[in-house]
Amino acid sequence: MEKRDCIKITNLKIFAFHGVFEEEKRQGQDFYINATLYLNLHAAGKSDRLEDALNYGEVSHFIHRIFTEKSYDLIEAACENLCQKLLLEYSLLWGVSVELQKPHAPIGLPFENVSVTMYRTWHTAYISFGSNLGDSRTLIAQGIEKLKKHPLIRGVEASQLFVTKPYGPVEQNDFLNGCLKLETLLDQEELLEFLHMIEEEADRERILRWGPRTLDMDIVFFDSLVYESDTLVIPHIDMQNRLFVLEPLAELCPNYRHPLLGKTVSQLLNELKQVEYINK
Ligand code: PH2
Ligand code: MG
Ligand code: MG
Repeated sequence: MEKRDCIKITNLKIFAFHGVFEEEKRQGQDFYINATLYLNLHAAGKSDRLEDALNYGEVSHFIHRIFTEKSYDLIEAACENLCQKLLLEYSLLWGVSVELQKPHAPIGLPFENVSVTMYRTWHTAYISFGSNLGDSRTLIAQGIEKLKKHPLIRGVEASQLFVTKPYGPVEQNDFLNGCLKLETLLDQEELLEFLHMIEEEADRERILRWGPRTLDMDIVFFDSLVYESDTLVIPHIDMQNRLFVLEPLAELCPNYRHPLLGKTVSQLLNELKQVEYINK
């Protein structure tokens, strides 16, 4: 992993009742936690004031509380929950790495230790949205509200709304378009699933590809991720050819560099404007 500022808490010993077997749930056992907390330490390093720092004593007690307040069958689930709660509780953290050890696991063979390790961070996502069917303004506002209310999403910022001519082969009404920036603990597929749910709640019907829609929400960027699955391509495959994406996006992240094209959003916007001007 990259060399970034961090605080490490090692071999934090906690008695708890996690495990698949009845015996483990009844008797409990010792677990050991190694937590690496990623945050910028520069301010505290300069000021020498606890107010600027993350208090590792407090964090240790927080870990103890979270780790003992609910019992899980799997160390994976106990670890995932701990990562998530740390990132939600301490806004100074941009990431955590947690190793959860279970040296007394009932394996029935001599062994020293068994553990899981998870690395989790906040992600920054940019989303393009559009509507040209129904009460577009309200549908968009409701969609944004649902994103804001999701417990694993924070810092939602919206661009202005733009009235745009339909792009593509289908003749249809003008669109209302814009972009969003948000931070999330969801991964890209989970975020897509949530966007689809919001679209469905806006009575989105997938009748015609490129056709009119009550609400469309597409992931444009997800950190600097380059990703392709059967249902999702990141960065958005055609964003560089769409003024209705680049114009609002340039309000939110003009200097973000496209991880494949190597150009910033404002460069892509200027180039597309040139092309559109020449083709007029
Ligand atoms: N979405 C499309 C196809 N064409 N044109 C505009 N102006 N705005 C859109 O959001 C849009 C489009 C497919 O997603
Ligand atoms: Mg779309
Ligand atoms: Mg879509």
